[in-house]
Amino acid sequence: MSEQLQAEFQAAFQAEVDADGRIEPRDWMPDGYRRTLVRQIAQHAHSEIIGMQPEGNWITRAPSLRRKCILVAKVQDEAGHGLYLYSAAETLGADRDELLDLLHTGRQKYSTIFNYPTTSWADVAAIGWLVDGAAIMNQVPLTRCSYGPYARAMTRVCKEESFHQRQGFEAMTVLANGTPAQRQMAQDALDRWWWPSLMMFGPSDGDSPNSAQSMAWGIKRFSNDELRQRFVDATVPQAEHLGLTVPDPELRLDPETGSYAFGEIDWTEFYAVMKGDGPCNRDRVRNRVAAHEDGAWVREAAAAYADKQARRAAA
Ligand code: BYC
Repeated sequence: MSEQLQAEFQAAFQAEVDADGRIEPRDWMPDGYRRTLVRQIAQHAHSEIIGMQPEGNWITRAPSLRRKCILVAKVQDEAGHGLYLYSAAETLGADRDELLDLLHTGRQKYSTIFNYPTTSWADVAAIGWLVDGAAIMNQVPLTRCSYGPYARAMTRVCKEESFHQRQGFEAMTVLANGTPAQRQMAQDALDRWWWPSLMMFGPSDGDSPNSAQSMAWGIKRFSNDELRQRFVDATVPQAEHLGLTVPDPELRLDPETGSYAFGEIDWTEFYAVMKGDGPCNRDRVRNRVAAHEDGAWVREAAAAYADKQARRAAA
């Protein structure tokens, strides 16, 4: 392609993005835009399927049939989110098997939050309330992402995440209003999940290498710190409503702005977990690889069936 043509495509692309238009799979796009989207969408997809583990761990131990049904449905939803997202990555030319291989060999990331253990039933409630709450805060703006297939996948994901967040808050409400032991379980879970939930939004703006370009491309609509602040402002009153204490002695409401100042995140912990040294990183990847290997026969059977159907249709 000539340099002049390239410049024209680039200008048309940026004009579409600046006008809040949508870039679709067959449109011209800069290589960096494609790479960034594949990276983010793949990490997002990996987070959804790895994210099935901490809660999946409690399906056999849910405290009632009702809670078990809800949890099975929720974990199944996360698998579905992974499928929409891997499909969105495929529209950019990515190969699903290669993406899974990158996950299984530790060459692509997934969210740090899923490397923490779920040690009590209250952790399942806290994940719904806090982790899905943080996910919604991050993902609602992604429904306006400049890349069409990702934005459309996010619309459906966010509807399901809203149900997840509500069920988590409801489960937390029951515990917080239960026996003293249940109330303590709820507080302990908040203590465990609060700071890792804040880390989900990524490094502070000054340390986020991808944000500026992703915002110029209309992939991200708000910075990591902006979304984190919105999450804190929305969630602290919910904790108060539950009668629980957010584990941050520096938390202060600014009555003028209605916004909360909060303490410093332990970034050493964040980067350690991101690099593979969290409490559960190795287990999560090992379980994922084992599930993939155990499921090989299902993929082979599905492929053989599809092949047979195609041959029958062609005959
Ligand atoms: N964990 O320049 P930055 C769910 C990486 S699943 C790990 O700010 P970016 C759910 C980042 O990737 C929800 N890594 O990056 C499922 C980058 O690394 P590389 C998952 C993190 O991309 C089951 C580097 O740090 N949500 O809801 O502009 C049950 C520098 O960061 C993290 C998504 O995936 C982290 N927390 O912004 C329940 C949302 N943070 O690739 C619930 C989509 C940062 O340069 N993703 N890194 O080596 C995003 O919105 C953005 O990718 C992020 C990071 C805001 C996360």
